[in-house]
Amino acid sequence: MTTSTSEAAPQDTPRDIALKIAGRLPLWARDAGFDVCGVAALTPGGGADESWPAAARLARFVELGRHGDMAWMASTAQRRAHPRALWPNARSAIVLGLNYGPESDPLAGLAARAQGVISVYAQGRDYHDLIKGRLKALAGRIARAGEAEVKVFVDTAPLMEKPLAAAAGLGWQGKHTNLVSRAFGSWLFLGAILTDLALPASAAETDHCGACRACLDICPTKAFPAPYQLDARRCISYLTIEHAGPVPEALRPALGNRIYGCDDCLAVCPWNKFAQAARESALQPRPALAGPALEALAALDDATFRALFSANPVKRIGRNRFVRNVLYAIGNSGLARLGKAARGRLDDADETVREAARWALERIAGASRPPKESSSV
Ligand code: B12
Ligand code: SF4
Ligand code: SF4
Repeated sequence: MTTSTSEAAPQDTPRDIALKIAGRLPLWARDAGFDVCGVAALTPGGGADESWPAAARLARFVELGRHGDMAWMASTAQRRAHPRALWPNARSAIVLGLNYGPESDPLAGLAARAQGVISVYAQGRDYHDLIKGRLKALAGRIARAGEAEVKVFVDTAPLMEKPLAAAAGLGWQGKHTNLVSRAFGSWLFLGAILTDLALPASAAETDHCGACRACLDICPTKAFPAPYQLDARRCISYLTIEHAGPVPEALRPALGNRIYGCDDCLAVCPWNKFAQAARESALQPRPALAGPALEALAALDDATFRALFSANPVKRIGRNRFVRNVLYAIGNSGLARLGKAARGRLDDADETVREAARWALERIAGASRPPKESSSV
């Protein structure tokens, strides 16, 4: 996007203009509806230049197959390695954060076995649409002020948003690999604007995890091979959202009643004690999505699924994958009264759903059988 109207005075040098824009950025970001903003320098010698460690770490992640069947991570790995591989003219990344802190403990619902848990980020409106509109408004303002080129990114583009956000001083990548902020804990959505303006960079944040390992220890599927590294193939977020077809049987019990995403490692982070609930009304949980009854969800067909999840991130995975997740949760509930809902899916048109229904019924039956006597040697 390039525009010809500039707020610069005729005598301003490019550096003066960059300084003016950098000074106004926090206010403009706030006006656009973001909670925090920072700048990372992408050019040689800058805080996030092409020599950053993120590229090699991404290459290793893909080499080890930790992306599972997110084939797009491997196919875009070269462009994803650094923002300038995506756009060689980019000189600065403006990184924005939007607080989506929950009102109450997101892990409380895990004990309610007849209900499903949808992760905090997906209980309200789809954040991609919300952030994209805001990024465009802010980018337009920057483009006009600096007569600059700008491009906006949120989540779906091949850009590594977390290391960029860390370089821009929004926080640090915690041992759970997500960005942790001193002010917002683990609850920030990220978005970025790349520009050809050479803006003054913000100071990068340092790691404040210390000896803590709460996120590593709570993970139900042991998805962290080491601190700061995730094997997505074991992560419940990946298994319930990205993974098509049957989930490996060994991992199903650990899903519990999580039917879309997982918040465990985020929720236990001690830095959340400084976090506040999201101020954004669009991100407030829809009542129907906070602890929905598994029985009703198992009966969703395509039309009722699309109506329930309209303008919500869950819609993206489609009815079959979602009902698959619901059936695993029904099996994990061990509740005989939910057996009827699973039986209703035994003749489903989708084979993965049918298999999940059979598994759920076997697991419920197993839960009601008396434990086998153990022999002592
Ligand atoms: C692919 C993806 C996933 C995958 C893989 C996640 C992952 N950790 O890689 C899956 C589906 C599992 C996933 C899950 C979630 N995701 Co996601 N995801 C992405 C996406 C599209 C790309 C991430 C990526 O590049 N991964 C590749 C790996 C290699 O990169 P990395 O995670 O940065 O890895 C770093 C560390 O491992 C570290 N590292 C490696 N070795 C070492 C060694 C040392 C010593 C150190 C210090 C560091 C270190 O360096 C690597 C490079 O920076 C981003 C959006 C984007 N475009 O960036 C969203 C994004 C990361 N996801 C996000 C969210 C909210 C989630 C969930 C919380 C959703 C949920 N509630 O279910 C979970 C969290 C799970 C978790 N613990 O990570 C947010 C995170 C916001 C934040 N504050 O950080 C993002 C940024 C989307 C957004 N725009 O807001 N996600
Ligand atoms: S999101 Fe859940 S499954 Fe994934 S790493 Fe965190 S705690 Fe483990
Ligand atoms: S839970 Fe502890 S180790 Fe994990 S990100 Fe937070 S501070 Fe770091």
